[in-house]
Amino acid sequence: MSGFDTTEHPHRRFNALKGEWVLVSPHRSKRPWQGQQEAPEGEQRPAYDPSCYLCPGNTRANGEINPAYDSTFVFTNDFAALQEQVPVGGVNEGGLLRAEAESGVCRVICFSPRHDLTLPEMTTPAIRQVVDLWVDEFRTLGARPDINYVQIFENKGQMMGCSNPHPHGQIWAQRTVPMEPAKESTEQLAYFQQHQRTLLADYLAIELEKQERIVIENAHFVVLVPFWAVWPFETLLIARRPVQDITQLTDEEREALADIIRRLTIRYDNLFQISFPYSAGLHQRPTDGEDHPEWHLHMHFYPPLLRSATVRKFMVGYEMLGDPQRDITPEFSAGRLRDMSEVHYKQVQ
Ligand code: H2U
Ligand code: ZN
Repeated sequence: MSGFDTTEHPHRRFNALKGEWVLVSPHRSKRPWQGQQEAPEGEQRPAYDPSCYLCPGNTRANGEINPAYDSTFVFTNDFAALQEQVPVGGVNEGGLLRAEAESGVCRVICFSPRHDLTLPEMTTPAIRQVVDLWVDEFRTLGARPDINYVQIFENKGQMMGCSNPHPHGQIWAQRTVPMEPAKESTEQLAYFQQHQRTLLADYLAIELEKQERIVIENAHFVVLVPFWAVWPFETLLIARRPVQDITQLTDEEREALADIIRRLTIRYDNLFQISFPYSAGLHQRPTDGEDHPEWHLHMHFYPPLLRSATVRKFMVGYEMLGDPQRDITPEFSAGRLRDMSEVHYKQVQ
């Protein structure tokens, strides 16, 4: 008998989706914390802020005026990290100094005209409007010959570097496939070629069987804390049907996606009774004209908070030099999220 126990003993876990390892140190979660504490983020906001560059009717930094939108609103980022017109070219000196021109488009999506709301405080039909816009943007941008990958994401909270509390997300669409989805592409393709099933379909089946890391489910999606999670309350939202991108979702599945995003983000807010910061985004097939049957639509949520509204995780030290590491186990985090109510704390009393 080995006596090895993942709830007690340090161990490494393999991230089958990325082909990387994470160090898990469950015995360490009791250590005292005397490091930096974050100030909880300010909560009270007006429904309309005349100085907000995303509110309806306001002027943006480049002088353009936002329309009086009443659901969602999308525009090309005025300070885009990627540009459409870039001269083709590159550098290669002995394989050691390499660079290549990159082109693309950056878009900003306002989720709601209401400056004071966030996804968990919006209704399911309102989140459905956001899902529909994601579908439209993915379809239009992905159809372009110069766009081979479309990254849809949200930075939420100052802690994550979000520049404005108005509910919004971004889309960066570009010529090449960025490294995170590229790693997942490699692992998913290898698995699909060997098993003729998607890696995430088989992984989801194991998780549904075990019921150790499941957070919530509906008819079309499951949210779980992945076995290999690095961030304290990281979750993975997986489509039950192995579709490659959101344009393939049926009407009912789009509705179910809105429902599960709402329910998950309410649980996040309830965890520490604050507007819970995270970076989240969809991962989908590259838009290079191939079918990519190995790709399985999913969404990652990466929140930095560790044990309260004021203690966050930093990726430093060993994590910069060795592997990512976590103290509380994914099973513990999943249990905490499962215990949360789906009534937003601001709605209580
Ligand atoms: P983040 O809060 O996630 O950084 O996204 C806001 C984006 O909005 C940011 O990328 C853009 C910034 O470049 N922006 C505009 O396009 N126009 C503006 O008037 C201000 C900010
Ligand atoms: Zn606003």
